[in-house]
Amino acid sequence: MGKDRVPAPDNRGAPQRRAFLRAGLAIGTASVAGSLRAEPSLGAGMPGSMTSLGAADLPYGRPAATEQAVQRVAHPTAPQTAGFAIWRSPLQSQRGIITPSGLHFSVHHNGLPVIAPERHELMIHGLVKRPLRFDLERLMRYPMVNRIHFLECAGNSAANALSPTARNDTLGDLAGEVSCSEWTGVPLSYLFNESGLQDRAKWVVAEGADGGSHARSLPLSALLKDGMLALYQNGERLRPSQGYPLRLFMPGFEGNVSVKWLHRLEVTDQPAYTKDESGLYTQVLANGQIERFAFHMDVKSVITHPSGRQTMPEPRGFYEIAGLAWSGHGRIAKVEVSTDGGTTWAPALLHGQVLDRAFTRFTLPWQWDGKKATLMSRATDELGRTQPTRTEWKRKYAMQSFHHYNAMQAWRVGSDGRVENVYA
Ligand SMILES: Nc1nc2c(c(=O)[nH]1)N[C@H]1C(S)=C(S)[C@@H](COP(=O)(O)O)O[C@H]1N2
Ligand SMILES: [Mo]
Repeated sequence: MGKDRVPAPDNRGAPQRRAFLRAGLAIGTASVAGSLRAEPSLGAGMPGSMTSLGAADLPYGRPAATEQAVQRVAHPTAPQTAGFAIWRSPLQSQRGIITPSGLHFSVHHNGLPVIAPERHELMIHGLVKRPLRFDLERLMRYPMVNRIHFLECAGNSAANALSPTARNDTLGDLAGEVSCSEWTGVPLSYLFNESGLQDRAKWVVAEGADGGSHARSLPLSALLKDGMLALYQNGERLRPSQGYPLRLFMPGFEGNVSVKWLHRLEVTDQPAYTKDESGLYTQVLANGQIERFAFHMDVKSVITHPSGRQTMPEPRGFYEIAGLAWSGHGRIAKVEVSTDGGTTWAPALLHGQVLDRAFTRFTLPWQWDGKKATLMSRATDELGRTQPTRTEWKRKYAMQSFHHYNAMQAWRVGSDGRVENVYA
């Protein structure tokens, strides 16, 4: 096989991947770079920025003026008003695994409460030996841990789950209710250790200090294992959207249980069946049964580059397919990518350290021949869990169910270079 020939992906595994990479490297930079012509003016003129004084910097940095169009997108359309709002993260404009704090998705059922940190308190009570009360000053003195984890709303990708025809939207609009941050805070086990637990203690009801008193019941064992009181997000104190001054954070669990503006943990012997877990966030299966307390977010992946509503800048040539994979059960073990709608697959490269219940970056070099192609990714986690097709997912749940949607996302690349959401 000549070096200039890029083989179509198939499922032969590692050798195929090497062929992809060889092809990618051989043609990579050279075929993306435009040819450089030595303009006569090149030696004469310096860019203006080199011959004048720069602008003043700001006390708190901001993205470049030309990047400020990269923003969260709100749904419904008047989210600035109080009440229920979803802000989706523009995943298609990000390239790492950490979501910048200002672009973290957000869901609030009752608007953003304004909380004075010096008056905020956390109470631990119920089936404990010694009820405790903490102010922020006291909490900040505990030893803290740093953990990089994704957070995903159970309702992420609802449009793909519900809409009978694929909506032509951006990735952020379709699946942007997921983000990944470094969270820093106090493990809950430290505090329960101090309060002590009565023999009957089995569940914990976590309540937020926002209007509507958002509350969820969680198994005590899960909280003791890796529940965290998060105080910092990506190195700075939590943003108001993320629950300032204090939130519960449960890695791998549906976002809804990570109660923001946390002010109360009540230890009980059974779930409280709050409105947020019996009315909302339960799901009807195809056989009519109700799935309750389905905490874990399953394995999922999305191709971020290229993705919905983008246009390929050139009608053929080298492109790096890039995406994100994550699983609420553990680490990502592999991601496969198809360019022919799922007929053949090639293993993608996983970047960096693959972290537990965190975003993992994957890439695959792709030589596009300019013909219609359907790009898909399929992630598998270390437990061997993998993503269903949309049809398989729909078969499991009742018609109107939309939570925990993790079917493979497909993008059609048209011969005109337009990229569009499709069901495959
Ligand atoms: N107190 C409180 N906690 C809450 C919510 C809320 O409305 N109030 N929304 C929940 C939902 S539905 C999700 S998906 C996550 C979103 O967290 P984020 O806004 O930090 O992304 O917070 C959860 N915690
Ligand atoms: Mo959510």
